[in-house]
Amino acid sequence: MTYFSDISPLPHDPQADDLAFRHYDPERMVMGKRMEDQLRFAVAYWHSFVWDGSDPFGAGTFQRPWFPADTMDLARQRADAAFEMFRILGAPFFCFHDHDVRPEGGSLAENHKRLNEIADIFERKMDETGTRLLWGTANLFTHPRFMSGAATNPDPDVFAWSASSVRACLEVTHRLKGENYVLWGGREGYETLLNTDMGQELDHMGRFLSMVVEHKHKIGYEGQILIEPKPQEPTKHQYDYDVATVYGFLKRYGLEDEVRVNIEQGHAILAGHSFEHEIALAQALGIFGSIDMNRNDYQSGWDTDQFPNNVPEVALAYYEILKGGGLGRGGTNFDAKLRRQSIDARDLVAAHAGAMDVCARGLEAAAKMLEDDALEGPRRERYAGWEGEEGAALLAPGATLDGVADRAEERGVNPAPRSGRQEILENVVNRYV
Ligand code: XUL
Ligand code: CO
Repeated sequence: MTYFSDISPLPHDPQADDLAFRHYDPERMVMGKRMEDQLRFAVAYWHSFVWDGSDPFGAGTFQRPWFPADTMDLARQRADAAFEMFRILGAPFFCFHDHDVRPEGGSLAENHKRLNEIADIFERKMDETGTRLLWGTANLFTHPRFMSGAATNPDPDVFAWSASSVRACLEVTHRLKGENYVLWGGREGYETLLNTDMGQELDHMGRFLSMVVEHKHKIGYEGQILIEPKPQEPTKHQYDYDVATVYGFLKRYGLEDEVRVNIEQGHAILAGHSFEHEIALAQALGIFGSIDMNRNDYQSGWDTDQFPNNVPEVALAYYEILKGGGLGRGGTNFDAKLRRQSIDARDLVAAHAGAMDVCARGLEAAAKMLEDDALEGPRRERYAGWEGEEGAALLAPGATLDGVADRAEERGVNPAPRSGRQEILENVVNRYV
């Protein structure tokens, strides 16, 4: 008897009226790849198997047999349930924090021992089922020791503790052949400037990240190191604010060729951007790594981590991803949680299945727009002037302000405004989504 024992692995069945994939079909070819290999779905261990449905006003609403998972025995039961759900979903990947998978041990040595014990179980189950690890990460924000930050904590012992935790977690990720290692700096920021030396904290964070990169090379880990931007929450101001801020930080510490970004939909919205803006910018800067797929409630303004359900939004995100060449070593991690009234095992499976269907529809719409040149044609035409002789000369090596200005005056340039055709392009997108 397992937690999900009344739920069978989900079929692909467009006509189904019960749990099934109506759109997601792992085998269907999309732009030369199997849909499964384009989307690279991952289940997030923390929301699905750790969070108990509590909120600031109320206790946990979920009753799971492995709660509170404060013993190794319960942690093992939790691992069994997690792999059971991966099988039902046919999820190719999962992601976890150290803190999600093992109970807190009270010392670094005990934490690492427990983490490695669970990793042994994961290794065996991964071999048996073929499920892979999209990324591992160390939770450097839940325990009170991190209340003033991890790498940016004013107490050097917390920096040291964090270094040991990241080393252990990076090495486990390496052992489990994780495709990426993520650092989300949940408490790398400040609550008030009155007690904060921002310059010193940024230098500490830069040094910490450099050490992580050095260690990655030392142990021969070939996965990507990813920073996950977020502007605030839990801290009032988080240093990895958005993609642009992370890029500036990486440049300053000489890490722009070593570290990429894991972009989360809800974090983009919190930063005042669209998801596709963040993806397009990361592509343009050469630091796109992976995505956390969820959605926020647009009225509440919080990071509500809901499962995605908006096909047009998702389509525009996958459009930017496919345009940039696809997810590569990255994936689509559902960093999303149930609403606290959705207390059943079926809710958990249905949430993932629906989200996978929404992503499949978005991916297909995006692929079709690219294949039809529906947006790229007009975009190329818009910039076509730069391909001509006069346009190319403006950016040619050796071009100067004098030269460009003289030539403009000689030619008597007098540009006529051209429509940006926004509404026409929006109409085009609506034909696909
Ligand atoms: C928090 C968040 C994290 C990271 C991993 O908002 O997104 O779960 O994805 O630490
Ligand atoms: Co996330």
